[in-house]
Amino acid sequence: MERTFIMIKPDGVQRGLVGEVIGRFEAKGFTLVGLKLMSVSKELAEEHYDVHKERPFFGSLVEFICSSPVVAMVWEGEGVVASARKLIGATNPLSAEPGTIRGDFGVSVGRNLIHGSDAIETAQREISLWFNEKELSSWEPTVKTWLYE
Ligand code: DAT
Ligand code: MG
Repeated sequence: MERTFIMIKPDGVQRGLVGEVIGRFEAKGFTLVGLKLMSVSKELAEEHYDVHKERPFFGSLVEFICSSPVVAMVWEGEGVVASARKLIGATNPLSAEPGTIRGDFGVSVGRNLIHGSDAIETAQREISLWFNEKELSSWEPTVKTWLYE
């Protein structure tokens, strides 16, 4: 089953949106398989955002991610990588559609609340970067037959 890496960024935690975000993923029908609140080291933030290391905002992005705890999660379900990106919305919250997490709760690209892996391969890389195997639980939701035909 497909898995994706989701992180509620420091602004999402500080603004008390952890329950709101988790609730949206649960209500959609995805399965939570890993969850932890953690402070992020500079090394981990730099590795996570390695693809953006030449971008002008890289330094402030890394500083922001390390500035206060984040909630790191792994969610599972059919098509979860692309669907999570839709639930999250466009990178700039001002352009994100209402009904998406960024569209409903954000006003600034540097405070866009949440990260979601952008492709299946990226998800695999990010999950192994943030979690070890023991921190992930595979379990069968009893509602599965009511979610999938
Ligand atoms: P996304 O998080 O939607 O995958 P991204 O991978 O292009 O977006 O960028 C990673 C993060 O970097 C993004 O969530 C917020 C920050 N960022 C992106 N573009 C930015 C910009 N032009 N100015 C400031 N921060 C930016
Ligand atoms: Mg990205």
